[in-house]
Amino acid sequence: GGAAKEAFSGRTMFIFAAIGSAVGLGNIWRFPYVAFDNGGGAFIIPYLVALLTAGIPLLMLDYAIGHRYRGSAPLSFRRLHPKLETIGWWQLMICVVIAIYYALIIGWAMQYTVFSFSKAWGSDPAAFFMNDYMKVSDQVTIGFDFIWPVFIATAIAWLVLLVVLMLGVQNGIGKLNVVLIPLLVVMFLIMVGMALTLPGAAAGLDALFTPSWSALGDSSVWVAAYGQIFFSLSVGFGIMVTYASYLKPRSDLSGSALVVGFANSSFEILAGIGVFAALGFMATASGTQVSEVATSGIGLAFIAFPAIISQAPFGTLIGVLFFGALAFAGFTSLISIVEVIVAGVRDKLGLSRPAAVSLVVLPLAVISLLFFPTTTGLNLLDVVDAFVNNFGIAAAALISVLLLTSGFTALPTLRDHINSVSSFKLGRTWMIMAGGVTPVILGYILIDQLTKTVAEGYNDMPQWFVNTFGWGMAVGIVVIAYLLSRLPWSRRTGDGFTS
Ligand code: LEU
Repeated sequence: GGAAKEAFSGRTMFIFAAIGSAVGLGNIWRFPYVAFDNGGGAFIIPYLVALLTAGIPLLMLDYAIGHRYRGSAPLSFRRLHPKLETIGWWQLMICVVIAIYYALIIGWAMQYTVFSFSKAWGSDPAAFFMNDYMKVSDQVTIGFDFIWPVFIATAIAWLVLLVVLMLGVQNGIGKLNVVLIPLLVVMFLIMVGMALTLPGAAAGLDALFTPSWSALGDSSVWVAAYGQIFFSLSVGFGIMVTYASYLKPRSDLSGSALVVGFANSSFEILAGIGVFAALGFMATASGTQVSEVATSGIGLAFIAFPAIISQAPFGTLIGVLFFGALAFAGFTSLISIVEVIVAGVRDKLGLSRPAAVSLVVLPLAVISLLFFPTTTGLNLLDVVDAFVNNFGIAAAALISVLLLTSGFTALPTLRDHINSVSSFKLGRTWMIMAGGVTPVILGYILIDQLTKTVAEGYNDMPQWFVNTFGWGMAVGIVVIAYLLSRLPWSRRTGDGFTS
């Protein structure tokens, strides 16, 4: 028995939702600075290698798991093999960590959409963001000094999320994406078009695309590329497993993965072009180098863009389109992150949707609001984002793939499952990529990155802070995942699997 399984009405709905999840802050807020920091034009090589060897093959793997075993991440992995349940909870815990900081950035984006009208940041957007807006404390620590406007914006994001998730898979998640994704694409295309016509745009594109080849020898660049691909495609932490479990039995899986994978990367490169065209304008207008204006890492979108908005013709329109698109893109991704947790908790405890949504969203919102819209939230965001991406997602992906290839002989079963429903058939190449190439590369870069971060620390931050919120968080979620896997399942879920 068990509660009737919810579903998307069709493959189009699913593809919109999957693109909605993939296209997010990662594409607009993260990709441009990651690409710029990691070799500029040369980054395209590790990026494409990561997309083709790991991103798309693992996207198909995620789809296959969710679609064949028809459950949340913990339930699907359990049905695959009872010993694998912990992997599902580990992926779910990664979503918990991402959700609590992701909502903050959506809050910023909503607020900056409004700021675009008054150009609230004045003549020094960097000082505004750090000192007036986020009031960043000069001590790297945890404090509960709330910044109320940011708190309220973040709370609004959580509230809307609560409502949409209550509406369910088809009427909430599906419909929201069908409306927001086309809107987002149109807004973004207009924004990029406007940015490209600004004087100096070419200088920005030069800066982004001029390759620094030496970067290719640096393993951290490869880590960044794989991390970016996993994050950006929403691969390896339960999202695509969950969404695919809502797909009707006969649905083209590999074809959908190709559509989603290429749509996501196209959007990402478009975002890079738009952001750097705008940076080129800003550098030209202020008579400096693009590298001078693009050095602000996390703050790129919230420091560089405001300056552009203040100076460019039709700046307010650029601002509304850019920050509005950022908020929409972020929101359709946050939905998918939180749905992983809702689905897992729901399956395990045998709850109704409203009960599971309340049980998940309320505590998450409280944690998110306690730690992030504060004067110390920005450094915490930096550490948590780096560790969950560079270690959490990569390590979880590595271990899942290793387990699926060794001992459990799951890959051939999953390939056959994909081929039985899909137009694009998978052969040996897929098995070699997913089961051979990906784990070797992931294993290498993980070890290299681990030794480096252990030896050098992270970003000159105090060691206790990195130990607690970086390493401690990364290890802590694995322990929690294991404990959750030990809890009994609700009898209502009927987690046995026969086929
Ligand atoms: N894929 C999303 C993005 O690019 C992130 C994910 C965690 C949902 O922002």
